[in-house]
Amino acid sequence: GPTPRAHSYTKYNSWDKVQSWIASIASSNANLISKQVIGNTYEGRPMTVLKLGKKSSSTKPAIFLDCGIHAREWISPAFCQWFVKEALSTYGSDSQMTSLLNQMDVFVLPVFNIDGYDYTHKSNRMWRKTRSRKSGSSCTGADPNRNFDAGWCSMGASSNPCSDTFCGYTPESEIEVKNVADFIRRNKSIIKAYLTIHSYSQLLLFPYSYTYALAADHSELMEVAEGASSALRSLYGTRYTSGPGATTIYPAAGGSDDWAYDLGVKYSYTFELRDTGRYGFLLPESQIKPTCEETMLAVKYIAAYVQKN
Ligand code: ING
Ligand code: ZN
Repeated sequence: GPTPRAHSYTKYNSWDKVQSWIASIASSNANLISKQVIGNTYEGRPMTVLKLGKKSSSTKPAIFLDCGIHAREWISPAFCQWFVKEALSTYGSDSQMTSLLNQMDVFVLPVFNIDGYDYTHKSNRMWRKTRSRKSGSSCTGADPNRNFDAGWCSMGASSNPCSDTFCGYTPESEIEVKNVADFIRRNKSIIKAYLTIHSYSQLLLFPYSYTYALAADHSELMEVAEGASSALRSLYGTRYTSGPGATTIYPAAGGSDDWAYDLGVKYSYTFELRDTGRYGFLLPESQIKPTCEETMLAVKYIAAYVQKN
């Protein structure tokens, strides 16, 4: 189809719009972006990772950022689109972004659970899971954030395929989870931070969620989270709470941040963006811009910390 001339960053875009945007933003910024398909979703949609960074002859350390693990959390894909736009438009003028993209690459997966995201636009706005089917069950999908191989299905997850927190039939049974896990495993030596964007609750979570045990790097993870939350709050006064998932939100096994951390990616964080429940998943489009602007400050804070460490 025709290339969309003006992509809107202050609307909740359909998958079709996000897909055209991925193609056009990559082709018109070839100096700073390259793209690669890491696999297809259950329903056959391509999962494209954008690599942002100045091209270099030597291998650069990287940050992995994903959005849209859960279908109904629409502010999350909106943030990944915003992040890419901001990175491109401030490279060369903002010293922090310039130095980040000169020294590191940022891998961005704009929509993780594409089938689910599409389903929330066309059929059921409150869908959370993937859209996979298996003979023997009349229920669809598993929770991708219970399907990673981290204490899999031991707590805060359901083995009932009809549950919204169904952990899947095996770890990485969901092809979207397998594709992302394979990508991170392949790039394990360069990925220094894993950031995943959810909503809602205004939290900045880090491992662990599958156990009450504290992570080996607990103090440092907490310090960085507190710094990021302060940076976020400085813009509009939005308050975030930081802490390990198990005690800050609820115990939940099979999450992506715990899995990445146990693989060796030390700076592993789950953001729960606005709000605290007034609108919940139905955050009005008028809040996309302020939410993304404040979240940029937190993400840039973490990125700058990772860059210097
Ligand atoms: N919250 C996350 C969820 O998957 C979470 C919380 C974070 C669980 C990290 C496990 C690991 O339930 C939302 N809103 O999805
Ligand atoms: Zn979520």
